[in-house]
Parts: sequence; C-alpha cells; structure tokens
Amino acid sequence: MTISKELFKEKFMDMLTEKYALSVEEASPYDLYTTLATLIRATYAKDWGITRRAYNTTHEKQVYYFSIEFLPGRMMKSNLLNMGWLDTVEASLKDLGIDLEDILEIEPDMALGNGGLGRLASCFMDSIASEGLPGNGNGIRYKYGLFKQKFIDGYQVELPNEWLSRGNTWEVRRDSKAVTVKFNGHAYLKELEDGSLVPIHENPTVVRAIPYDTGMVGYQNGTVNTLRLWDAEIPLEEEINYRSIQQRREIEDLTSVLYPDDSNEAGRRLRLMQEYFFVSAGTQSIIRHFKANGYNLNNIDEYVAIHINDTHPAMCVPEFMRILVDEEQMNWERAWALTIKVMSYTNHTILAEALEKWPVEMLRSVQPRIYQIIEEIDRRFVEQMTGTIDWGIIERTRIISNGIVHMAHLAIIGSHSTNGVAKLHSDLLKNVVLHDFYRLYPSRFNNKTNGIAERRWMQLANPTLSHLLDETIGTSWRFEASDLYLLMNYKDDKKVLHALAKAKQVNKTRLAKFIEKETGVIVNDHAIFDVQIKRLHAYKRQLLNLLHIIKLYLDLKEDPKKKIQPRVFIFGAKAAPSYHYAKAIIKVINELANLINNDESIKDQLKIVFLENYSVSLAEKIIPAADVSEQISLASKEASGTSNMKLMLNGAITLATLDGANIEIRDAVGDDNIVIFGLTEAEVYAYYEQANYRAFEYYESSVELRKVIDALIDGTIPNSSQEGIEIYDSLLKYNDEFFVLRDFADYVAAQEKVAHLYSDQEKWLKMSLINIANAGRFSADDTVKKYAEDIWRIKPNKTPQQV
Ligand code: 26Q
Repeated sequence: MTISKELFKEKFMDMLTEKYALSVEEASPYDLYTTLATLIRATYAKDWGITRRAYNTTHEKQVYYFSIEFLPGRMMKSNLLNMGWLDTVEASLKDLGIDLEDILEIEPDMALGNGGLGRLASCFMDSIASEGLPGNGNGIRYKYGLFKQKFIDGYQVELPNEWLSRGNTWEVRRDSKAVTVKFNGHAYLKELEDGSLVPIHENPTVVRAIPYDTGMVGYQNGTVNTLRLWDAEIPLEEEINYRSIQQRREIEDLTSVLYPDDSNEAGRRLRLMQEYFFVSAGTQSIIRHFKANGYNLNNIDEYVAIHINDTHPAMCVPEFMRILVDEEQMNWERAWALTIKVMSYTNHTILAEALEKWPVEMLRSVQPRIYQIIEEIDRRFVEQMTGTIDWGIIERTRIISNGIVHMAHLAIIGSHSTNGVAKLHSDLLKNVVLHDFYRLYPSRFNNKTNGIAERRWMQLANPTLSHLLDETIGTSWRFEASDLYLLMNYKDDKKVLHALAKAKQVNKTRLAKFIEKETGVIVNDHAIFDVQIKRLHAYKRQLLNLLHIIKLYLDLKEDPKKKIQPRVFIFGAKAAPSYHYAKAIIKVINELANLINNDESIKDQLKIVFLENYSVSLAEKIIPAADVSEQISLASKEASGTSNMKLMLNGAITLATLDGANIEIRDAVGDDNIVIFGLTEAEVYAYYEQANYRAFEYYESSVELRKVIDALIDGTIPNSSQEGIEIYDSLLKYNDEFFVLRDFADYVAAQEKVAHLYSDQEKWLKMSLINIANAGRFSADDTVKKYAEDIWRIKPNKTPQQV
C-alpha cells in the first residue's frame, strides 16, 4: 500500500468535503483528525476483508488471544506507519498547511488496560499482524478507560476517562455477530425418560454481547487482523424482564469500567461477571464461526488455539467444555481432551495477593452451570490423581478447596501450556510458586520472555534516532529488529557516537519543553534524565528512588559548595485508587519535588518532575529522552517488566536489580553496559527462609541512612507529615517488606557509578549504543513467533502479500 502525495491530498480533501462540507482552512483540528482516520480505515478495510477471507479459505489454524485488558494507546500514527503511508501523509499535510503531529495529539489514548499486561497484549497484536500470523484479540470494550490522573495539592485524584465521548473511528460495530450470555439463575441436571441427564439453566439473566471490531494493521505486509471487544446490551426480546432501574444498571455496568487494580484481587462480583461475559461471548463466537464454515468440532484443536492472558479469562476452560458438552452433545472425555489441546495460559505474577481466587458461592451465583462444570473438572482431577501421588500435592493443586475456586489451578489443569514471561520468572514458577504443578505436568511448563513492538517504541516514538539508524546501518532493522545489531560495528566510531549524542539531545530538549509546558518546571536539558515509569507499587520500589533523591538533597544542603552531576528525576506512575500506601508515596514525591524545584540554592543540579497521567502516549514522549532507566524492583517480584526493554531500545542505560527481564538485558549487553545492584533472588529467598531480616538494624547502623529516613518525619519535606509517618512506619515498624533499607547503600553506590560513567561522555555513548544494538532480542515479533511455533502451532498466512 503506497500512495502518491497528489492522490492522498485529493482523497483527503474529498473526504473532508464528504464528511463535513469543509475546506482545510475551515476545518478544526478535530475535523481533520476524524477525516484522516476515516480515510485510513477505509484504505485498510480492503486488506482487512482479504485477510479474513484468506483465513477462512486456507483453513489455517488461528489463535484467539483472550485478555481482559488491551492497551494500544493511539492508533493513527501506528496505522500510518504500518500501511507505509506515514512519510507521504506527513509531507502532503504539510503542503496543505497542516502539522501531522498536531492532528495526532487529538486522538484519545485507547487505554483499556492498567499497565504491563495490557500493553503486552497490544504489542502482541501488532506483532502477530506484522508477522502475518492468523491471530485475533478478544476483550472488553470498556466505556471508560483507565482513570485520568491529576495531582491536586500533590495528591493523586482520579477522573473518568471518557475516551468514547466523541466516537471512535477505528471500530466497527457488528450487530450480526452478537451472541447472548447467561448469568445468574439456577442450574441442575434433568433426567429424561431414557435415563440420560440434560443440563438445565433456569431463570438466567440474558445479556446481549455486541462485538466492536478494530483492524490490527500488520507492518507493510497486507495483513489486517481483528481485535474484537465486546459491549453488553439488554436483548430486545428480554426488555420485559428488565423492569427495574437496578436490573438495567447491572447490564450497563458490566462493560462500563476497567478495574483499576493491577495487582490486587478485589473479589468483586461485577469483576467476575466481566470475566465470564467476554469469555463466553468470545468462545461462543469462535465455535459458531467454525461450525458455520463447515468445520468438524471433533478436531477443532487443528483450527483453533485459545490463549488465556493471566487467569482473568480462565473460565474459557469450563465455557469451552459447556459448549461442547451441553450444546454440541460431545462426550466429556473427548471434549476435555480437545479443551486441553486448544487452551494455553500465561502467568504474569507471583505476588500472592494478585492470584485470583473466587468464593464458591459467588461463582455459583454468577454462573451456576459454569460452577458445576468446574466442580466436575475438579472431581475428575482428584479422581485421576488419587493413588498416583501424595495426597498433599492433590490438596494443594486441586481447583476448589475450602470454599475457594483457584483460577490459576483451573488454567493450568485445563491447558497444555503454562508459561512465565522471563527466564527467572519461569524458573520461579517451576521451582517455587507452581512447583506442585510442575511435578504433575513438567512438559506443560515453558518460558516466553516478553518483548515489545519495536515499531511503536522506536519508529513512532523516536524518529530522530530512527533516521540516524537508517543512515548508519540501513533500513533493514525496520523489518527485522535483530539487525539493530549492525550498530555494533560503530561502537568505536566517534562520528556515530557524536550523532547519537545529538539525537538524544534533540529528544531531551523536546521533553524539557513539554515538561515546562505541563508543569512549569524548567529543567536543565544537559542534566542526566533519570526515568522511572511504571505503576506505583511497593514492590517496584519508587521509594528507593525517593530516598536516594532525599540523600542527594541533604548532601547539597549540608555542603553548598558540593557539585554533583546534574540530574532530572522523572516519574510517571498511577496508583490504584484504593492503594493508600502507593498514594502516600506519590504525595511525598510531589512535595519533595516542590521543595527541591523551588530551592534556589540547589540551582540546576537537581530537579524532580512527576508527570501526571502516565499513559502510552506520555511514555512515547518520555522514553526517547531517557538517559537512565530505573528498574529497581525487589529481586523475584517483577515477573518481567517491559519498560526496561523500551528504554534500552532508546539508548538509556539500565540501573537495575537482577529481577525479571533485567537479567536477560544484562546477559545481552554485558556487565559493563548496565549498572546492577542489590539483593539477588536467591538472597531474598534466603532471608525468607531464615526470617532474619531486621530493617531497623540498617537504620541504626548507618548515619547516612538514618538522616534520610528521618527526613520523612522531621518536617524536612513540607505538607506530608502523615504520609511521611506511614512510609517511615512501613520501613521500621513493619520491617520493610521489600528490603528497601537493605538495598539502599548498594543503590546509592550504583547511582554514584551512573554519575561517574555519565561524566565520561564517550564511554557513556558507547554503552548507550551497545544497548540499542542489542535491544533487537526483545522484539515482540520474535516473542510471538515463539508462541506461534511452540504453543499455538500456527503458521504465517500464505496468501500473496498486497504491499
Ligand atoms: C486481578 C484480579 C482482580 C482485579 C485485578 C486483577 C489484576 C489486574 C491486572 C491482576 C493483575 C493485573 C496486571 C498485571 C500485570 O500487568 N503484570 C505485569 O505483566 C507484565 C507483562 O507480562 C510484566 O512485564 C510485569 O512484570 C508484570 O507485573
């Protein structure tokens, strides 16, 4: 798909007339945005149809990626890039007096996710399409995206994110593909005259699930896959049964909000209903589609793979069984064998509080038939295992115990593959967290280290560096991320290193302007831009970063003549609205920022910027300008991390613990090109075993640390005494769950090393280059290829490419 400037301009102006009867001069930026979006969609629509028909006629196996979150961010620039239109459109609009960048800013982020898990799902959608793989996304069309974050008096305040209020050009509502989903009521087995039993679901609440499809445009390969998101409505024929406002509200609420917790299992009934809603709608629509196309359900595993992204869609297992057994009259054993072959599951966390568990009574009341099927799966599991292994293992691995349904157990028992998202994480699953399951099913366990869509995180976010790469190593890296390795040939090339420095400076200056516009804070764009961007969570240890900044501040106050390597500490983070402690950290960082940024004596040496409303589009502005990438979670807690990969790709130096994918980044770049500190996972586990961590001892024995901790409560940081006390107590009264004090000294030393390295610019630039050159191994293109080969067993679409 290429287009000439002339043709594009003609089509664009025709569309503007058609849609709004306006000329370019008369149109508002919003009019221009929707016009361009409409034209883009109309253009890829042809390939979208061709792709769908190709999948239907070739009968190739397809994967359905079920995820309760998708976090694509903005779509326009990505679609333009993938269509091969970006440069032409930019130049053509310029001719018309329009700045493409201004138009892009109009688009609201599609933020139907919290963080890593949802963003990973969207990187995968991009990569699946770009690899020409037959793959579909399946999720929920939340009316409100992840809340908008504002700071008021330094406190996080959440505002609704009405991303659909002006419509959404990318989606297509498909009424003809609606299905019905049943909740509530009562389920039992009725005995027929011939003695057979049929399942009956009495008095259910019936909901109509309507799909909204969005094209997922592959990178210049003619493939356009589908992301299908479901909305809930009251079925026309059921209107009579929805008489009270409350009954109607329950349906409206179903797809209204995304739960804003990214690690804490809230146990809410509505959340469980959301899970069953998109699972049931998606599974029904898959089976209906394959039946309608004449496939035999007896070998559906040759045509369909269903991926369960974390446990939120784990009810795919009983729902698939329900359809095969109840609706298609397949026998249980056959249906179960097929279910296991079709399903696969990814685990994204080992934090106990994030593992989904539902009370039996709640699950039974939300979907009584599904509960019965889970009970039967559990009964057969126990029966099959009895006598073959210790009873203790069976008790710990069964799905239902003590009135609780364990969703991870359901996902593991009901699928052929369980994977972790980085080597360390997968090892911990096998050896610790899911060890009992590993003993039962060793061959089901595997690792698939996460990856990122290099197109968005380099080509779109960092055009400056992209052009430099083109000039230096050619353009093949745009198709094959591993070709970034060609840059290694230039690691001692002064000219290239100098150009790299210039590119980074352009990005830093741009971010500095943005910061000034957004916050009023003027930052020194020659300072180290030190970035920590991720959800706010105790285990991610934004607190460690904060304590180090306090230390720098105290040092400067104590010795006004002291010179340090100037720094700008940049934060971006949302806290779950109910996560009180995380919000306290935000407040203290904001108050410290206020203090330091307004302290004349500090001058340009230290600034703190906490940017509001961290999001995909904000990440795209921050990441290209980063010098230092803070990846400082307590070892063993961060399953993988993906901002670590994005920052590395953009030439930031990683300052990290040996956690998640940081370990693989270290292996890729070598010890000299990353700064590692802190406890290892083995040391953390040794503390757990010996129960011998005493945070207080670190406080007591280090004057330096004591000064820093005391600053939390002695009034040094204004307007945050309550929060200061809470944090102080978490460290000293509650013994510092995440070993912040234990790692403090090591972190300070690592930060000193960073400052020292930065002072030798040539060395720093070489490190930066080596990071960029080795980032190709974290391409999501490769990650999804591995999923495709090892787990889903799907092959790239063979139809002729329409480039
Ligand atoms: C569960 C139950 C009830 C309500 C909410 C949840 C819930 C929601 C979201 C639990 C977890 C999440 C999200 C988890 C997540 O984003 N995990 C991250 O996944 C990334 C992609 O694999 C990893 O890189 C990160 O390390 C991991 O933290």
